[in-house]
Amino acid sequence: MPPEDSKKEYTHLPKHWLGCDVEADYFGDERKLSKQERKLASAKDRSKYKKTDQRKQVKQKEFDLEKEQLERGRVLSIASQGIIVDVNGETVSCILRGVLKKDKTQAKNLVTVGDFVLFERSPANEGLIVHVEPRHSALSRAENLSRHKVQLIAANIDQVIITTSLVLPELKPSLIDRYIIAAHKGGMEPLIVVNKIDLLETSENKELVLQEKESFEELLKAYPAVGVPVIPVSTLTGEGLDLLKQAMRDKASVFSGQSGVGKSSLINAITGHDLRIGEMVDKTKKGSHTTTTAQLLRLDFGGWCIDTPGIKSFGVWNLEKDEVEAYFPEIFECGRDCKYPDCSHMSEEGCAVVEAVESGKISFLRYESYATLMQSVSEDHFRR
Ligand SMILES: Nc1nc2c(ncn2[C@@H]2O[C@H](COP(=O)(O)OP(=O)(O)OP(=O)(O)O)[C@@H](O)[C@H]2O)c(=O)[nH]1
Ligand SMILES: [Mg+2]
Ligand SMILES: [Zn+2]
Repeated sequence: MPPEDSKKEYTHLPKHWLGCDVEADYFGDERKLSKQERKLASAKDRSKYKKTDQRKQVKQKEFDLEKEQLERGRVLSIASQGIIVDVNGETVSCILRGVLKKDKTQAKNLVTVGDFVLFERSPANEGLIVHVEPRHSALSRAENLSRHKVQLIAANIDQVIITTSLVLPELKPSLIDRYIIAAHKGGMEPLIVVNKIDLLETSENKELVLQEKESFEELLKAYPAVGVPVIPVSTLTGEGLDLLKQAMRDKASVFSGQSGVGKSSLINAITGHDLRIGEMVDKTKKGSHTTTTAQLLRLDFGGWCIDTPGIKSFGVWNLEKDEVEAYFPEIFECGRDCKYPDCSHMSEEGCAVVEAVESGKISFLRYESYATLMQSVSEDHFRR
């Protein structure tokens, strides 16, 4: 926690008003009329070339000066003690300016890891964030409880590394497809990493290994065929780590997936960091939710990566039922041949898609994901 008195210092700072698009857009401050309204007001205002306008110009100058005094940084993590911001390698603990907190949007969090921010530094060397820059991409999910709010996981990221594992825990294709959709919707590229391939050789649970081998082989065919690369790896044996490192070079990546798949282990193995790693509960095949907050790390070989806490389920934000098919191009293509005009390709007799799955033309893994997603999107609508 920042010391109480350092927080108080901010109350003595002059109250600046910054012409901040994000604030205006997000928080609808009454001082900020909509663009249309401002135009109208300005058109009506015949006195605009008079004294008041000169005063405005002075204000604008003051504002530009003020902006010059701000520092720009990138949010590394959001911890209980503050928002940790990186400024050219130096970390500064920041808090969010009051007006930024007046949430009138559906966003659960207003600043997220990876955001670029402008802040003022206090004499106590703490930052007051006054502006969040517009994001070029964002990974978000429907918040677990309400589903009416969006939770931002990371911003300004190039690729989502969908981290999965074999055996412990098992592959969960429906989760992979949800992440692929979220990646595309948020403006990022998806990449699948299958960790713990060593367990295919060493696990004693032979029955499970057989089942996992089958899913793994199917996955290796199905996803690259729809443009999503797959990298099989093992942090234990080191297999595949070079390929993964290459894929991360000079990019910003976010590692996402269930707890226990080895996100932190992979980041440690590739970057030499020392992130905390959890134990596996063998019986339930679940991780122990070791990573508790998302964290952005600079890569010394170029680029950035984010470790995130493992999730139990992932709801794609703002996904309409009609949209789902578009994210499954092979199902969409095949569906054109379907004899039913408004077919959902779920169980209809003689549906072209169902037949293609039965004959192996469409991957059963992808089809199962599609079906689960269609089902849950319908239920969500019902609940609303
Ligand atoms: N057999 C095997 N075990 C691995 C491998 N990679 C990681 N593990 C183990 O998997 C367990 C979980 O690893 P973590 O890195 O903590 O997993 P995580 O995805 O970060 O989990 P959360 O932080 O809870 O989301 C640890 O006991 C690791 O030692 C691997 O390649 N093979
Ligand atoms: Mg972790
Ligand atoms: Zn059909």
